[in-house]
Amino acid sequence: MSEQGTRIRPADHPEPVVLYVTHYCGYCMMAKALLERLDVPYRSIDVTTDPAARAELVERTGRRTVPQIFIHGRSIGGYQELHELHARGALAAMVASAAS
Ligand SMILES: N[C@@H](CCC(=O)N[C@@H](CS)C(=O)NCC(=O)O)C(=O)O
Repeated sequence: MSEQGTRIRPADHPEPVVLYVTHYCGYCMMAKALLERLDVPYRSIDVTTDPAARAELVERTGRRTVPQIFIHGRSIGGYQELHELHARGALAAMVASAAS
């Protein structure tokens, strides 16, 4: 049995990018806007009312903020990290690569 919990399964979704978000989160909106601008398919999962999922996210990522963003199931951080990947030209290749 996994010790990592059962709620956070970003690799189970068909979209290359999965974001865990909450209501009224400006960084979440910016992350979604960037992905939409780049035509990157994503799944947004709202954990506002799911404290167990939020706790699991903290455990998995070591971060307490939202959004928490995964590319092909791998944690990359939040909006800032997403933007940095894009700014240095690495995001498109990561999104295009098959899940590993
Ligand atoms: N550097 C982070 C900042 C994210 C951030 O500050 N998010 C706010 C919500 S917009 C947050 O999670 N605050 C703490 C909380 O809601 O518990 C990023 O780029 O994603």
